[in-house]
Amino acid sequence: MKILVTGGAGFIGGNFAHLMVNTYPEDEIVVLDALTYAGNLETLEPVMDRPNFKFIKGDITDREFIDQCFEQEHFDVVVNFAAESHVDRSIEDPGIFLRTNILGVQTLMDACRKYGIRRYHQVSTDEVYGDLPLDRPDLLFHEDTPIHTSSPYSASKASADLLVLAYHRTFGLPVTISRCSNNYGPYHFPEKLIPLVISKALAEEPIPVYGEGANVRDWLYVNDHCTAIDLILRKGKDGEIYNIGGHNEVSNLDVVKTILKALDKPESLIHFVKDRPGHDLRYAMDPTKIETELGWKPEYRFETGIQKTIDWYLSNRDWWEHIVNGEYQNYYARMYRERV
Ligand code: NAD
Ligand code: TDX
Repeated sequence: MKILVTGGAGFIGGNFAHLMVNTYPEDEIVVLDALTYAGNLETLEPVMDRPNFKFIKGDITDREFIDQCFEQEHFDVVVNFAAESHVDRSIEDPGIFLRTNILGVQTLMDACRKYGIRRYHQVSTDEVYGDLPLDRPDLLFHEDTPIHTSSPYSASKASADLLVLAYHRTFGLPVTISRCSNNYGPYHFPEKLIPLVISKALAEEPIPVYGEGANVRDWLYVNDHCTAIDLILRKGKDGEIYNIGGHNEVSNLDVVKTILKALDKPESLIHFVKDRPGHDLRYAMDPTKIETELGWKPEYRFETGIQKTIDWYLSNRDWWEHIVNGEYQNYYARMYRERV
């Protein structure tokens, strides 16, 4: 099987590429990534020279390039991780979110129709369901919970989901969608809460907590998300949506305090700052469908996953320090100087 992983130089796509290259030596894994500020080839270094791996630099919104690529490569399966993914950036500048997250999906699916594939999988998010109240722990997001978005980011992801379902119904494109809760783990870009807190705490710099830190996220260790997607590709049904989450709800303040404690740093580093506009209160997924229909089970609880993540950041300082000092953006030039 030849699998195209778009956005595979990012956090989750990178972890997914590692999993697939290592688990299925008989499959060919092709990562296509535009290497925006969030793309980092150093994330792919462990698999870069493997015989079943190939990297292509390119933009999913570039129709001519995408067509050429599909014509040459003959993919069986496409898994689309490529996206603008940071909510705060979508509040600053929504335009690029609409272009990549909606029009990029259209371009990819048009190529899938034109050249034929066995499955197009769209990696979506719990944020398409909006938020839940903090005082109703009994409420969870189900696959049929109505879409109700808050930020330009989540609106762009929800738009893409609707387009994917439309391509299935109207054109018969074989699609699946997964909607996952907040991920954490290795190779997470340090603009997002958990890696930001780890890097700031190690530098003993102030840690910005939005509002009162009471907002709740349902945290899933990234490898558990990747095994769920693998299962959907192999056993999922065309046209279906699968929620992914592990019942690990933690408030932002508790996340920060857990990390500070593990690193033996003082809580005085916490700085409460102005809240994010439109800030979603609580996300919580019901993963019953993927558990019962596909037999998926997450391996990590938050307590073990967060320790594993902190250990990874401690023993891979180069990876995130290159991001903080900007050096990672030279990697493509360094890596490919001798190859072209
Ligand atoms: P990320 O920002 O770390 O990675 C995104 C990758 O996409 C980067 O490598 C970037 O270079 C690439 N990219 C951006 N625009 C592109 C374009 N036009 N063409 C080709 N490549 C492009 O994001 P992530 O956290 O790994 O998220 C991956 C996917 O999972 C996204 O679709 C996101 O919406 C979804 N998701 C993320 C989470 C989470 O907690 N991080 C949770 C649920 C769903
Ligand atoms: O400095 C910060 N301080 C803070 O309090 C940052 C960066 C975040 N926060 C809060 C906002 C959120 O309540 O922490 C929580 C987590 O924030 P992010 O890491 O930005 O993630 P979130 O907004 O929840 O979105 C993430 O999960 C769903 C991903 O970035 C999305 O791509 C995914 O779809």
